[in-house]
Amino acid sequence: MKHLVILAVAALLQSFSTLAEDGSRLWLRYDSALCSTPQVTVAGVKRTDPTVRIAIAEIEKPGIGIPVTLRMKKSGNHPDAYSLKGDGRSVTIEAASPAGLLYGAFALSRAAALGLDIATVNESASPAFDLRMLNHWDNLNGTVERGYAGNSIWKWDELPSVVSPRYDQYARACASVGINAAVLNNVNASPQMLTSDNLAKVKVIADRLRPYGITTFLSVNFASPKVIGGLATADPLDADVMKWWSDKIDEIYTLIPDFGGFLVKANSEGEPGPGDYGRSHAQGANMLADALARHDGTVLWRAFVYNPTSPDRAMQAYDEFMPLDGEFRDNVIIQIKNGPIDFQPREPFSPLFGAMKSTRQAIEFQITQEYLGASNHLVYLAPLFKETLDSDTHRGAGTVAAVTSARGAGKSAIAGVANIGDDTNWCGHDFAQANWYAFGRLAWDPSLSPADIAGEWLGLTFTTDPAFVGEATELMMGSREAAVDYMMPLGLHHIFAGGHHYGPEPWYYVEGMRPDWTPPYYHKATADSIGFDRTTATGSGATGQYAAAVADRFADKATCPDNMLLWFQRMGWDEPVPGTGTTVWHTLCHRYTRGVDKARHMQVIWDKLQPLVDAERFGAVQDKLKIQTHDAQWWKDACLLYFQEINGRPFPDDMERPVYTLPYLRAVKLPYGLYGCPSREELP
Ligand code: BDP
Repeated sequence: MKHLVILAVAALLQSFSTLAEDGSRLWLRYDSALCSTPQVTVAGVKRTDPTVRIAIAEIEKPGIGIPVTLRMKKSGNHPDAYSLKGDGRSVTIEAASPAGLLYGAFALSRAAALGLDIATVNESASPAFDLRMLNHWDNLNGTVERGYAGNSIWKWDELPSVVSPRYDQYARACASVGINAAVLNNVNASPQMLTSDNLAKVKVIADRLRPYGITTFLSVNFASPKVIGGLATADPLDADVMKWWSDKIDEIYTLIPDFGGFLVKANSEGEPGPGDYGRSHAQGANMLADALARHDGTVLWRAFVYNPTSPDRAMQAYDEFMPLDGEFRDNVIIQIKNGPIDFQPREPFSPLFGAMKSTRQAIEFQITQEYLGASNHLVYLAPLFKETLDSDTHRGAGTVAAVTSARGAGKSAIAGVANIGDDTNWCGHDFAQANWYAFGRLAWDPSLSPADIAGEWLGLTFTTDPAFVGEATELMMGSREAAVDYMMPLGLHHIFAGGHHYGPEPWYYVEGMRPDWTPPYYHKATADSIGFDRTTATGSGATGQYAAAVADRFADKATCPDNMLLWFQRMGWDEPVPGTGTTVWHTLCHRYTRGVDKARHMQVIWDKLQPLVDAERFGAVQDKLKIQTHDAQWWKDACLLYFQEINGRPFPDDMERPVYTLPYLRAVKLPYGLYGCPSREELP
C-alpha cells in the first residue's frame, strides 16, 4: 500500500515536471505543495452544491495534508466573507454562503502553496467591494478592443454547442482572487449582443461562471431597440422603447436568473445614448434601471464622456454628471475611470469621486495596458491602483477607496478592464498576469500592499525561493515609475501615437481631427513654455472641481506634486521645478534618461535571476524586457528631440545624447492595425 502511494506521488510529480512552463497555469500551480490528500468534512451545506464541490477540489488539489471542515454559518457580516481557523491538527473554514466557503478554500490553498503553516492559520476576511468586476472589451467577431493577448476567450462562433475548457479555467482564476462579476463584451457594444441567438450563448457562459461565484453582465448599445428591435426610435421616454427593454430583460432573466445587469457607454466617442433624444444620462439610465429592478439587476452607467468642443477634456465628466446628482435610481452606479482623462500611466484621481453626494459610484481601472506598452512592457499596476484608491478626496468618506466602497442603497463596485485573451499565457506577458491577480486582491482588500501582493504572486507563479522573490519584487515595484519616467515625466500626458497608442508621437496632428485626440492639445509646447494650465486663476479651472484642500495643492506650483506639474500647470522651459534645483527642460531631460536607465536595470535584475527561473518563461520575459528597453529609448529620443525642435535649447551637459534622429522617428508608422501587440520586428 505504502509502496503504491509513493509510486502515485512520484508519477504525479513526474507529470508536473513535464508540464510546459508556458504560463497557462497562471498562479494556480500548487505542484510544490503536493502531499497526501486531506479529508474534507462539510457541515451546514450540501456536499453536492456546485460551488462547494469546487471548494473541496481546491482544497484537495494542493494536498493540504490535514483534515479540513467547510462549515456554512447561518449568517455572517458579508456573504463572501470567510474565516480560517487551525487548531494545530485540522482547519475549519466558515462562511455564510458557498461562495464564501470557496474564497476560504482558495485562501487556504494559497497559504499552503506559499509554504505557510496552515495548521495554525487564523484569518478572517471580508471584501471591501461587493461587485469585483472584470470588464471585457471583447467583440462578437472574436477581436478584443485594446487587447494584447490574442483573441477573445469567448468563442461566440462555437457556442452554444462547443464549450471551451477555458471558461472554467478563467472562472477558477478569477474566483481564486475574489473576482465575482464579469461583463463579457465591449463597452462599444454591438446591438447584436442582445439577439436571442447570442443570449443563448451568453447563457452557456453564465452557467460555467456561476459555480465559481461569478455573475454575468453585458454591455449594451443604447440604440438596440432601433437596430435589432425594429423600432423607429431609442428614446428612453418612448413607451415602445421601454417595453422593448423590459421584454428583453425578462428574456435574459428567463435564461440567466441571476444575471447581474448592464454596463452602458452612452453618448461617448460616437456611441448612441439618451442625449440623441435630448434626454439626460439619468433619464437613460433610469429607464434601464426600472426594467432591471424587477429582477434585482444593476445598471453601471459610465461617466467616460467628453465633447470635442470642450476647452478641457479633463473637466467634462464632472460638468456633465454633477448636475444630475440625486436623479439616478438606487440600482444605478456611475462607473468612473480612475483619472479624468483616460488611463494614462499616472493621473490625478477623478474629481467626481466623493463629489456626487447622492449617487452611487464605482471606480474603473484599466488592467490591459493600452497606454503602458501593451503586453510588451513589464509594468506592475498595483502601485497605480493603490495610488488612486489611497488618494484623499477630502470629501465624504475620505479616500477614493472609502468613497467608492461605501455601501449606501445597494452594492458597491470596482471594475478593471481585463487584459485576458486566448494566448497560451492568457495575458501576452507573463508578468501581466500579476495585474489581473493584483486587481482582484486589491478589489477584495484595498489596504493590501502592492509589494506584498507582488511577493505572493511571484511565490505562487514562479518559486517561493526568497532570493528570487526579493529581487523580482524589486523589479516589479520599480516598473510603474520606470514607465512614468520614459512616457510621461512631470505629468505630461496623452502624447501617445495616434489610434493604437503604442509608442510616442508628441507631434501627431491631423488637420480636421478633433483636437482632444491629438497630443499638442495636451502638452501645448511652444518656444517658451509647456504644460496645460488647469488652474482656476489663469487656466481651464479643472483644479476647481476638487475639494478646496486638493484644489489648492494642485493649483500652486510650489505644492503641486512634481509628477503632476505639467498636468495642472503651464511652465516656462527655464522655470525651476520646485524641489529639484533645476529647470523644467533639464528635469525633463533627466527624467526621460532615468526612465531608460530604469528599463536597463530591469534587464539586469531579470538576467541575474536566470538560475532560479525555468528556461521557457525566463526567455519569454527576457525578450520582452529587450523590447521595453528599446521602447524607453525611443520614447526619450522622440519626445526630447521633438521638444528641443520647439524650444531650441541645448541638452544638459551630463545627459546621454539621443541615439535616434527625429526624422527617423517621425517616419515610424507601425504596420499593425488599430489593435494588437507589436512584435520586435515591427518597431523602429
Ligand atoms: C479609450 C480607448 C477606447 C475605449 C474608450 C472607453 O482608447 O478604445 O473604447 O477608452 O473607455 O481608452 O470607452
